Amino acid sequence: MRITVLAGGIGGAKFLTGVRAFAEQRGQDGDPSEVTAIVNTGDDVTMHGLRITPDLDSVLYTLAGVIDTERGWGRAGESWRIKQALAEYGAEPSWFGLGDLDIATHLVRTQMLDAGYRLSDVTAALSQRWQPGVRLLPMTDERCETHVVVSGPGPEDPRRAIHFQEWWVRYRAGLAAEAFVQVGLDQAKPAPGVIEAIAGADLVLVAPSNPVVSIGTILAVDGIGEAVRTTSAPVVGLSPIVGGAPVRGMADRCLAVIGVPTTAEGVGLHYGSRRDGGLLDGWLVHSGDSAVVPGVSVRQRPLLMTSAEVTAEMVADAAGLVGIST
Ligand code: GDP
Ligand code: FO1
Ligand code: CA
Ligand code: CA
Repeated sequence: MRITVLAGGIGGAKFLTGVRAFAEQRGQDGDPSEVTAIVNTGDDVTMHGLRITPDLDSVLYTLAGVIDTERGWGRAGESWRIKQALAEYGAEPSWFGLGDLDIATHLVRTQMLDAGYRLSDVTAALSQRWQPGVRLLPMTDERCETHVVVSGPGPEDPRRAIHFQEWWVRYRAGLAAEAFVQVGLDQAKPAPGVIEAIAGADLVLVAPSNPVVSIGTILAVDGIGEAVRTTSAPVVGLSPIVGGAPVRGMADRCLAVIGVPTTAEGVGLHYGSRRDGGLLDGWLVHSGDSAVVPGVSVRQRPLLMTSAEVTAEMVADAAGLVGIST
């Protein structure tokens, strides 16, 4: 079975540990299964001359077992000597933390990109080192960076677009935001293999990732939304909203910007049914969360990803929801 997953950072990464476990189990049961993840690159940014791809790195580090699970980004056992040395130079941005171990990854990536390799080539090279057990594809090789139209914090601060990382990390999503804009979206094409992975899948899964700045950004790339809407594979999503709130992070702030209620039903309706030109055939919501989404099979089940094994069960239920027996 070929499984293709649309994924952001933390939620996507934890989910992929479960998809990988599910695929391994199916392999043992005689159905060799292959997992491809299409990962959001809208959070990507250049800081201190280094090219940084937060969601790809969260996925890579998580699948390799080296993520700092408490922080949710960067490597476990990290040290911060370079960050300190940069601060002593007064080098900005001082609000974005690059750990010493993490910087090695950014140096390799930046050097490869400067030499003319594509981000998808870089991702393959980093995967050689980390062996994630899942084929990782950036959504695009082009730069397509999310910016946020904001005003404030002071009355004299003008309305302007700032990089998503500045809004998210520096202002903790606390600056009044009007809209998200993907700078470079016009020029962005799906990375090699992305459309084929969606069109040729037996099952497409939408991870419980941020619906706006992770999943929304992937779907905005020319041809990707259309590929998901038209694939012959069933498409099943899992709600990142549990009990009316994100399990972690500030996705509620992002949903508010696009006028979507922070509920499992709100996100399900936002994604919509494939029958009506939307995204989903199935929608898993957390036990106790109700959702009515016309044209979509909805099922309640526990959605807290506490381990790869527990998450693999969610994947089995997602497959079962659209008639794939496991
Ligand atoms: P980011 O790029 O690091 O923000 O990560 P993603 O976009 O992939 O996922 C963020 C979303 O993951 C948040 O909105 C969380 O609600 C969701 N999330 C994190 N852990 C869990 C979990 O255990 N269960 C569910 N259902 N969602 C989760
Ligand atoms: N998140 C923070 O809250 N503070 C940071 O200083 C920070 C640095 C950072 C460096 C590399 C990286 O891959 C991720 C990093 N993150 C940091 C996480 C990241 O900014 C966001 O959580 C995501 O882009 C949202 O998915
Ligand atoms: Ca992200
Ligand atoms: Ca079995």
